[in-house]
Amino acid sequence: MNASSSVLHAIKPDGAFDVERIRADFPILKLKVNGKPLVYLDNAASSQMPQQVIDRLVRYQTAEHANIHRGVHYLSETATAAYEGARVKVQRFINAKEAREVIYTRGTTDSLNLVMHGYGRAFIGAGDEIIVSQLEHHSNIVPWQMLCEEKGAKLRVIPCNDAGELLLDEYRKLFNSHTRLVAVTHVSNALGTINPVKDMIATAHEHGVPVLLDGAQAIPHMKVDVQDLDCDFYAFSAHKMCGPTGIGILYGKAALLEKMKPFEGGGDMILSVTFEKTTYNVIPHKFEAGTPPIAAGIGLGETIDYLESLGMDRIAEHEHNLIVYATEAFKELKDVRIVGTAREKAGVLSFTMKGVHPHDVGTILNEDGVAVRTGHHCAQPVMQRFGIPATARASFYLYNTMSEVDALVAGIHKVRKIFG
Ligand code: 7TS
Repeated sequence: MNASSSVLHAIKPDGAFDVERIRADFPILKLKVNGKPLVYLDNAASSQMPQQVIDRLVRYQTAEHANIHRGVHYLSETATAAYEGARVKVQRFINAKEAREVIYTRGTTDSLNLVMHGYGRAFIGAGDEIIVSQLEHHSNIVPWQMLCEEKGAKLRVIPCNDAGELLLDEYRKLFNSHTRLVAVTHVSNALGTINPVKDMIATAHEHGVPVLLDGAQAIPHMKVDVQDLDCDFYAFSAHKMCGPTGIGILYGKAALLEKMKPFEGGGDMILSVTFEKTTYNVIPHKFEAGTPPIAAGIGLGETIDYLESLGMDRIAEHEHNLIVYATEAFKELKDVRIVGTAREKAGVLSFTMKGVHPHDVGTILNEDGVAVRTGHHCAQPVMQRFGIPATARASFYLYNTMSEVDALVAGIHKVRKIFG
């Protein structure tokens, strides 16, 4: 079965989403957990994989596998074509100008660290400043702190209001002649806030400062056009967009990537090596040392085919309907606080319950097969901002249904009954 055969049925004649048909593509959703149908609401941590992508991985392993970029034999050429073909799919998906602006990494964290090592260490020095926001995942804080410590640079932080929206007036005030980089998340994983990144990029560019976007929570859920945004770097992971683990992307403008130093040395990133001198390969290969996760890259290409055939706009609309429905239902619940009430919000519902620890909420929900994440979501500064140690978080994706939201709400009633 290929992606297109399923998709013919997944979109109804009026253009609407047939969520039941889409669910049929995801074998794991048929699981029972504790005797109840699985209700998977932990998509911000990692999403599930459709059969089309699983089949593609099996086809690769059974009929196409060899190392890439180095063989003249059939299998190596087949694997290379598939892997490089997937890079072109990514280019088209994010509307990058050129495929060489698309670098394979291990995931968002790896992509952000690559910018820190390749760009930050070369162009950020003592007394320089990096702007991040209060909404960042640790992956977009810690690398910059490491750089600051090494170089004597400084982090500046864009604050947010009680709804979890960044304060843009404060953002504008942070720029000065020492500002070297803005590194912000496109969508907050802990609150779901969609940041106004296009405007934020325009502001940074007025000051001649490049912008790195952490797109881990945006790219699975909405159309992203890197040329329209005019971002300088964009980082994301395949496993949050129905793809495999172990692979992600760093998009970068070619002119910046060419100026950057490679992060890791080894095979594939060189043109020539003598004991006196190594000449580096051209981009993107300069940043891709060693045998890459070939299967995962090819799987990412198939994932993009799958998402595109459904339509990113339709996916975004479906998730919007889910978050609106869930938010309305949660507003009716006594002693439940929604954390993160931005006007522009993706499908993330973080909440606390008076008198109940989020871990207990998650444990009781799990008894009925409902999977949510509890904790600080690797965004401790967000928790500090809201004066809480943790939340429970439901995060939606294309295969979730209104009746799964009902199951979540029923679970919350059960928690309340148990805790009084
Ligand atoms: N940035 C954001 C905004 C994220 O949400 C995550 C993962 C990362 C970076 C790191 O991605 P990775 O693929 O390199 O691990 N966020 C979450 C989450 O919310 N729950 O588990 C992982």
